[in-house]
Order: sequence, then C-alpha cells, then structure tokens
Amino acid sequence: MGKRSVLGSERVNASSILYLLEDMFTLFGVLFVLAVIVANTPNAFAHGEAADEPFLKNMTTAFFNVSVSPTEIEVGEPVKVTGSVKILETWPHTLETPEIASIMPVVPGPVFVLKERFVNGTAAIGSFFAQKGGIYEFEMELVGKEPGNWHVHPGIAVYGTGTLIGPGEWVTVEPSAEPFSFPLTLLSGETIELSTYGGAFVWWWSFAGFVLGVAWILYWTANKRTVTNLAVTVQLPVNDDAPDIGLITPRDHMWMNVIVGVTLVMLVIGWTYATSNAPVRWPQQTDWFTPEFISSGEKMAEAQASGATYDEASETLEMKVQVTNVVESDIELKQLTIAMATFVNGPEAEQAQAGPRDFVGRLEVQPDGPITPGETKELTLTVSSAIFGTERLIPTQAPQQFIGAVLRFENGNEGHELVTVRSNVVPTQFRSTYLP
Ligand SMILES: [Cu+2]
Repeated sequence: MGKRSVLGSERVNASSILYLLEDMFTLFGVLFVLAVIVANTPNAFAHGEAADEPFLKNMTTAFFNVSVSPTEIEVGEPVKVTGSVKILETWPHTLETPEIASIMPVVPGPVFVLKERFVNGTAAIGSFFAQKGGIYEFEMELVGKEPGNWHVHPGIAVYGTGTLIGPGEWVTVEPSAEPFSFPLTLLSGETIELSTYGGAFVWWWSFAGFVLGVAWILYWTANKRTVTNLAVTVQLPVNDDAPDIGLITPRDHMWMNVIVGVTLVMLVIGWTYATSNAPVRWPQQTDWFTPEFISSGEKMAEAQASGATYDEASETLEMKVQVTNVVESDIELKQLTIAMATFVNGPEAEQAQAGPRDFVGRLEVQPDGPITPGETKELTLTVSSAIFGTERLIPTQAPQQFIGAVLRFENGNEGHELVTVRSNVVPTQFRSTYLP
C-alpha cells in the first residue's frame, strides 16, 4: 500500500500515483488469473460422491431398482423417484451406528420441490428410525421449479454420518407458460402459495435490520478516524474517547443511542406483530417413525466371499464367492450391487431395468447357470466398468481394503434373496504415486 500521512490530509504526489498504478496492476493480474481459471474449468457434473472415501460408499449402503421418471418435464410437472436402499450389515465400525435416517432427493440447489415422500409405504415428513440390515423402499414426488438440465439422485442422510448418494439420472425441465405454483391448505382451512408465502415480509424485515447494521458500519468507517487512522487510535489509552481530537464525540454517542433505540423498537414491533398475527403457535415438531419391515427374501443361498482382485488399468473387479443352494429349487445369481452401482447377469434389456443407465453394468458369472438344490459352487464374478473409476468405489489406497456388496439370487418363481457379502480386495496393478 502507498505511504499515507498519519493525521493530516492525504497529499497527492508522484509517488502516491505510482503506488496507485501498482495497486491497479495487482488487481488486473488477480482478475486475469481468475478469468483464466474460470475459462478452463470444466462443468461440474457429479455431486461430490466421488470425493467420498470408497468405504463410505460400498460398506454403508446399496441402492437398487432406482428409477427417475419422466426425464423430460415442464416447470410445475411431477417427477417420481423410486427405489430401495439397504443399510448394509457391513456398516463400518468407524462410523456411528445408524439409528436415524432420512431419504431425500439430491439435486443441485432448490430447482425442484419435494411434494410427497413415502418410506416403506408410510408418508415420511421427516426422518425415520433406521438400522443396520434395514431395507428402505422409497417413493418421492418432485415438482420441477427451475428450468434446466438437472442431475437427480436419491440419497439417504444418516445421523452422524452424512448423506450417502444413490445413482443419478438427468432430468430436463423446460420452461412453462404457467408460472410455478405450490398451493398448500393449512389446518385452519386457508390455502396459501407456499413458494412465495411470507417472502416479501421476510425480505424487507431482514433488509431493515441490514440497513441499520450498514449505517453503523459506515458511520464508524467512512468518516471517523477510529479505523482510518489506526496509528493514532492505538496510541490512546483503552478507555479514552479522545473527543478533543474528534475520535468519539458526544454527538457520536447520541447517534449510537439512536441506532440502539431503533433496534429495540424493531424488536418490540416484531414480537408484537408475531404474537398478534399468529396467536396460536406450535413448536417445531418432528414426526419420526419406524418403517415397516421389508425382508431380504426367503433364505435361498449361503454365500461367502473368498477374496477379490481389482485391476485399476482395465477397471476390472474379480470376486470369488462360494454359494450353497439351501432350497428345493434351482437358484441363479442375477445381480451384484456395490453402493450406487448395479451389475446385471443378463442382456441389455435387463440392465436397462436395473436403474439409471450410467450406474448399471454387466456382471459376468463363471460358471453361469442355475445352482441345483444342495449344490455348492465356487463362482467367479467379473465386472469391468468405468463406474469403479468415476465413482471411486474400490479402495486401493486405504488401510482397510474391503468392499461390501449385495448379491441378488432368484429362483425362477418370482422368489429372490439379497445376501450381503464382504470381501478383501487385492490390487493387481500398482501405479506410482508422486506428490499431488
Ligand atoms: Cu449427480
């Protein structure tokens, strides 16, 4: 910064012009660097889930049968998000035990409104009591609010852990001739427009408080020597107002009393208005519930993972699983779910059914085919998928190299069972790691 005189008026001379030029060059330099960074930043598409540690995804939850539809709507039209999430038995011991959770849409900002939400058939206004091993089937109705192309995921927020994200789908919201509206009927029978209700009052009332604050700041910074002439201020004793050099004068005291007075008057007006305008008031309430139990299916298979390898170059996971059929009919392994990704042992049509396309891949089972009653087979499951890399599902740099996965067995008569397995993962290829 330029040299400034301490108490007297600031003198403009050649050297202060030079300092000013220097400041401007610095400013332009910073703006230029910012412009270059902005111009070279690719659009951010993900929701940050790739940044989460792999164990936070694959050991905690598995999402399946997720559907987001329709994917093209106009403002004011609904989108349904349905599917299931299982809180896995392999929940990491380093995280708090899951007890309270909430299922919600994960979207980029308030671009939709959430109109309805059901968990295991019960209307879920807020959170619910959750537990390890629990299966939560959700149904959410969103309504398009802002035009754009939005990535929509279901997510489960677990108390003490954070939000764990399911697979996402792009939804295009076109503008509509009708303005967005979200009417709501209150218990009193009155219908309000929720999207604008009380908005102007909240805005102007907060603004009034803001204006008072700004008046106070400007009063003490724009004109007064308290801040601009710190060199003087620091030399005064702590309790010296120094009215003789114009630091804090009786007039300043008067104006500060006026600001305090106006603040108090605003508070009293606010309390009086709130009490007279809304004589019946309820505290904020929670409406938690225990969702109905959903079974993992009739017992069909005993499955034990006996190790897995992961090849980072080809993004290939190979897992060995020993499976024993414990029912009277043939069973088959149809799906493998890891976190938000589902891999299907079946043709393209079956894969398209399994969830948002970007999060579904093909599962290869060797030897394929039915497992007969009583038979034990050593299966090799192979999945090659870019999802492993983009979503960072497999731990290769972590102290604990485990993955949790859900196997779906089917018996051909609509019966199925979900079996959770845990396997260690050994990388087959090592990349050099340098400083970031
Ligand atoms: Cu996303």
